[in-house]
Amino acid sequence: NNGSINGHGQYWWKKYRSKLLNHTRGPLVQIMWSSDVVFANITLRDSPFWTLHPYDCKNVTITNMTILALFEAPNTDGIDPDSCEDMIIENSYISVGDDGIAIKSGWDQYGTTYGRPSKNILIRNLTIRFMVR
Ligand SMILES: *[C@@H]1O[C@H](CO)[C@@H](O)[C@H](O)[C@H]1NC(C)=O
Ligand SMILES: *[C@@H]1O[C@H](CO)[C@@H](O)[C@H](O)[C@H]1NC(C)=O
Ligand SMILES: *[C@@H]1O[C@H](CO)[C@@H](O)[C@H](O)[C@H]1NC(C)=O
Ligand SMILES: *[C@@H]1O[C@H](CO)[C@@H](O)[C@H](O)[C@H]1NC(C)=O
Ligand SMILES: *[C@@H]1O[C@H](CO)[C@@H](O)[C@H](O)[C@H]1NC(C)=O
Ligand SMILES: CC(=O)N[C@H]1CO[C@H](CO)[C@@H](O)[C@@H]1O
Repeated sequence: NNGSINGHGQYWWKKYRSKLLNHTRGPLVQIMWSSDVVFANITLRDSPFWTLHPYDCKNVTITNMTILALFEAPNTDGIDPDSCEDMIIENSYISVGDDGIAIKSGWDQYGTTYGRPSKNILIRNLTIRFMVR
């Protein structure tokens, strides 16, 4: 019971749907250019956008996490490993409004230019709930 982080995303989902935003919404938790990081035992809830976004990181472990957002919450992916290598995602529960896990290697032409593919990512023992629309 190491606590929870609540992104109170409702405010942002509403602005996004009403087309009142000129910029991308922020993710709830984002780490960049980091290595040897462990995320464990935390609940992440109602992110404005993607929930947990490790970018260009190495040796990240994500274990025993709970990630929640309303089914109708736009773009609230659970975990987005992005240009990451040597990662374990395990023993977690994800119920969100978009992808449970989406592995990325950057964003469109910016990702191609940066040239750092995701690799060596182990995913096991997850429960991912989704709703068929
Ligand atoms: C997982 O996290 C919960 C709290 O969210 C804690 O009670 C439990 O002991 C943890 N289990 C492991 C194996 O770390
Ligand atoms: C978005 O841009 C418009 C036009 O420049 C501006 O009037 C509006 O205040 C901006 N909205 C936000 C939330 O920044
Ligand atoms: C990966 O990170 C964990 C947690 O910080 C650390 O214990 C472990 O030594 C690291 N592994 C490598 C190969 O650096
Ligand atoms: C997660 O919780 C379990 C059970 O309390 C504990 O053994 C483990 O050390 C915790 N993990 C971290 C990274 O704190
Ligand atoms: C799978 O994950 C669940 C939830 O975190 C945990 O209770 C269970 O012990 C894990 N199973 C294995 C084989 O690690
Ligand atoms: C921040 C915090 O309270 N971390 C604790 C999470 O649980 C583990 C295991 O009980 C403790 O060792 C941490 O101190």
